[in-house]
Amino acid sequence: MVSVKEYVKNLYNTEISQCTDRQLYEALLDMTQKAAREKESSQGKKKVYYISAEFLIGKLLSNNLINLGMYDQVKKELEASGRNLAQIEEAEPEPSLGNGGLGRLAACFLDSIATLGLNGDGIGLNYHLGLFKQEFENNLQKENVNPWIEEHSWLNRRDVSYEIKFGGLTVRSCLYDIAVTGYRNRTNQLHLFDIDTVDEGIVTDGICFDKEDIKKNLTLFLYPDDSDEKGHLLRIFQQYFMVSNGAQYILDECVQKGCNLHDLPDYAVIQINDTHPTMVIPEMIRLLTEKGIELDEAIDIVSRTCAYTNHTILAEALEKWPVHYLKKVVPQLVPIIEILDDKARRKTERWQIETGKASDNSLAIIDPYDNVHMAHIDIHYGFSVNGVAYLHTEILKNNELHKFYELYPEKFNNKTNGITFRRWLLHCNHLLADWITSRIGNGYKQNAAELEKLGALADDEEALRQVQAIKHQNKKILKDYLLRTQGIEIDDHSIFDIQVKRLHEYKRQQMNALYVIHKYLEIKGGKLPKRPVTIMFGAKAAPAYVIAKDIIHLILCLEQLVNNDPDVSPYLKVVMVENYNVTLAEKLIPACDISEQISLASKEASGTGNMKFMLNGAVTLGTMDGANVEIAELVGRDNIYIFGQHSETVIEHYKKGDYCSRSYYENNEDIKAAIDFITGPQLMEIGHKENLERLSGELLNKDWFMTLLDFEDYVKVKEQAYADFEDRDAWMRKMLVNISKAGFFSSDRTIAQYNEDIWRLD
Ligand code: 26Q
Repeated sequence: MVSVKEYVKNLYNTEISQCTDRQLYEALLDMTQKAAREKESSQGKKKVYYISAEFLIGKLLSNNLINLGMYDQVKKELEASGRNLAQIEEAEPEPSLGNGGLGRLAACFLDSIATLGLNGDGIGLNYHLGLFKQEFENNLQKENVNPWIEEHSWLNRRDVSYEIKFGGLTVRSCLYDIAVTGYRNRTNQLHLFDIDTVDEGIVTDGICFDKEDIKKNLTLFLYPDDSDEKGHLLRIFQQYFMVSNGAQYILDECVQKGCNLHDLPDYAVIQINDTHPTMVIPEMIRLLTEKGIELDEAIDIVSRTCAYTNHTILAEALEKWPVHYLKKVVPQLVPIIEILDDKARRKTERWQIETGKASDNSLAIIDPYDNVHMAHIDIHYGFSVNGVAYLHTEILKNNELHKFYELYPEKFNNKTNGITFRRWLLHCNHLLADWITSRIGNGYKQNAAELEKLGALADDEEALRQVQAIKHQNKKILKDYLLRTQGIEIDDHSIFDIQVKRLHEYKRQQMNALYVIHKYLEIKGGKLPKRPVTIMFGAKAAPAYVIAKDIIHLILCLEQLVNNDPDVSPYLKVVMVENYNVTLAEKLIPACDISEQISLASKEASGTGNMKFMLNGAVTLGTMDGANVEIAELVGRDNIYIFGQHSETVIEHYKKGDYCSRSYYENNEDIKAAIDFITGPQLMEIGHKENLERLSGELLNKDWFMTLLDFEDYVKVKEQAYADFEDRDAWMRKMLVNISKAGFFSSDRTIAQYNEDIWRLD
């Protein structure tokens, strides 16, 4: 590897010490790109194409330096010239190509695919403005543009272009690749399709733009506001653009490798990340028939190439598109989808007759209202259907997709999610990673299961004190960072209780906010906590999700009220960080004491933040939902705080329709006081009547995600966790057990399982 000094000399004809951070960042970017290109890539007959509307990759400089084995030398050299890598990194913009879990999972998976030396690329879109940037104004979320593409960037333009035909409009695509470096292994690629005519100038007033000007807006935003028909149509334009490019690219690449298209499944496996890329199935069938393959054979080939991952059980999040939308945007796919529907109906009927089941059309692709159910296409015409955590897959098999499971039991499988330890430990928590290395060696970096060895230190007082000191140091680092970047002041001796994730009612940030009110009232009433606590939130709400934005409003109003009340603020602080993203996650997670994973049981498919917190020594306060169930099993009940109703009970409530939030309000004084407070004089003076009344009305009259059902138990168990925190030795032990059991959640394990059971790459 050439030295940074030499590189900088060649590039700028000057010394490291004389460069700006920006110059150093760009020099390191170039150096890293070169090193990535020198690694082996794209070898092997069969390749997995991970196709996804989101890739929440985060900043890349440190990650790539670590994976390429250059980090230590670069850091040392910079330090010798008085420069600091962490500060240089601040010049790097974070690509905002994802919303949350699903996008971040895709990024972790690409890292692990390359790290395991597997042949696999990502396919997605190059959104110029990505997801909006969140700003707080008047205690409300405001959306603004988030341009992240600079002249000098990780994007490498390729000489690849396809014609993409929509109803009444044809566009030409272009392609940018981002190198995906494996840890001490090969380099793969993330292919991001785009068009040259996108025009950022059409955006006005936050994130408003003409939704019908497709040539200018096609790859402008991730999930433009889809609250109206024009937004839905744009989403279909984006999805088809992604899959048609992807399908053409895959076919070209396979043909170049000698594939005759009849044997496509020997060359390609397409992993469909949720239903957003589902149109790849009819599009691939269309392309194969265009190339002369008989329709029936084309359907069979595609069915043996595509596999589907489900990430949600929320009925409202399962995509279904009216046929007339598809007729407008992708008329060429409609006859194919109709044939797929027809075949699926006949297959289902035959099976119903054979097995003596009652006839039932709920497995059809096109429903009686002429909506196309995207997941149904994936299940009938993919060879694998997987959920993302044990409980999630069980619920899919036994409830949500039960009939499909009966029809195709062999297709269903579970792949519990994972996270890349390179980013979520080695990069974001150097102190802890170095300490672990000093105790158990380097082996855990490639074989996460070796973290188990730390278990032997659970009664070693010196080791426990060191882990505690590292946590405290990380809390101080976070404190400085929040003060410097967001002007927020926190006390590093308080308990850091953190809930960071997309804002959604099922994730129940509102329950945590109700706890804040409860605690505020207790402190006002003279019941003072032993140790101060800082309750932190970070979350973006979808621009059209009204109640989610009301919840943000409530939290921001509480922040203002609590932090400015001299009776309360010495004991309780509320912090909502602005524009929560991967970069902020990397600072918050290593500093956390208590990880809030409080979704309504049965609703969170997996969660992956829960795994990141655990790995960094936070103790989970959570419901028996998603991967929390597996965390609980691994660490044991002494090392996790579980509360709330179980998924079976919750599912029963939905079936019977017998949950009534108002009865909890009427029968529990604490709940009544907390709900009344939302519209009481203190918050009404700070906040907006409309938002606060709507939210309190929602909780009292609907509360679809059963906040009040679990509130009492939540308060009780949270208080227990706070009390236990005071027994410092016992708490450190819990931290250590959590870290030592986190190995299972390495995405290397997840990807090895995908390969073993689904992809079967050579
Ligand atoms: C659908 C239709 C129209 C507009 C938007 C959407 C849409 C957009 C994003 C639907 C879903 C998403 C994102 C889902 C997501 O992030 N799911 C999360 O996936 C994680 C990885 O598997 C899980 O850990 C989380 O539990 C799950 O919520």
